[in-house]
Amino acid sequence: MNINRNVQTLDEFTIQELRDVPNATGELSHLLRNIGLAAKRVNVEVNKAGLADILGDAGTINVQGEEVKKLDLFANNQFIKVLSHGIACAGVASEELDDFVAFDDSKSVNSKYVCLFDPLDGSANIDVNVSIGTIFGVYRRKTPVGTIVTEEDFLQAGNQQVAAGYVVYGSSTMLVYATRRGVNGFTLDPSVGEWSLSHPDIKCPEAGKIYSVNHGNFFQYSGGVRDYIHACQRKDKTNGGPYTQRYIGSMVSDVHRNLIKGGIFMYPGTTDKPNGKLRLLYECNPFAFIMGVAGGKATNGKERILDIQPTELHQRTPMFIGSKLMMDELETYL
Ligand code: P6P
Repeated sequence: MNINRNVQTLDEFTIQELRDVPNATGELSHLLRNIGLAAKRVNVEVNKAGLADILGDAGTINVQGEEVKKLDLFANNQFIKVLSHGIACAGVASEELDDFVAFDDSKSVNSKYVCLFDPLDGSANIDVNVSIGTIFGVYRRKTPVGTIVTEEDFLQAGNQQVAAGYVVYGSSTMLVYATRRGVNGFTLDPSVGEWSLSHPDIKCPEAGKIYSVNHGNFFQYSGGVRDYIHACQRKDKTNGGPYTQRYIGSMVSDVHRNLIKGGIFMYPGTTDKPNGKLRLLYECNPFAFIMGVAGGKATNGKERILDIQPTELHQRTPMFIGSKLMMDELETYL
């Protein structure tokens, strides 16, 4: 495979964006490059996770005498380290941490962004070699620059995001991020250790023929959701059915595939868990932002995900996200 060395790297792309955006300070570009650096380090560990038995399971001491951390915690530490040592982030909230972390050094308190992330979503899939991912969202802080961030800076609606993205550690490792200017995908070129622009200006196909849902919960879904799932399975001229069912059980992989090919991903509420399983702030909001910029839609079944006003860091929400026409059809059933 001859790799085209002329593609833009993430660094070149973010610097080009910086040149194109009037009065941009470069802080957001810097923050995104930091995330790219942490993701490269996580990628190395994820790719050798299968060797964990040789290196020692999480929590044990490996052959080099180092303590082997759980990959989730390793990933969490990598993102916190690069963001706290940068000049663009004043604090973070993470799926791995009960509370947010304020960076109180003089440089960080003068930063204008906060970052919320799930450092390694779907990590239960690691030992069966299924792709997993990192999900992140970036907000402008609400409290004054120069002060230490408070919870108010993190409990913002998704429509306040200035950027959002994900990394999928899969057959190839990709970083996809959106600003209001567009969605762009970068594939890690391991030969030079650079994120290379492989998917410029991603748009989600308006129509799709893939639906993703956990059928194991079928009888716990609402009647409208069950009726829509049946519609996906019916041979129906109007909606081009039957659709193909694809569900990997790793949100980053499922939503990434549907973003590129067209499709709908659903994690509805159930009788046992009316708010579903997925977290609003650092799983659903980032994907809803990305999908919106790419031309798709994301709701909780009643309102746009991006319009939900959060009340707590780890709150859950039902999630329906994907191609515009499929989401419009779903809404007729809800
Ligand atoms: P279920 C992974 O644990 C995760 O948080 C998402 O990545 C994924 O979409 C979902 O849970 C799968 O949940 O209940 O279908 O196994």
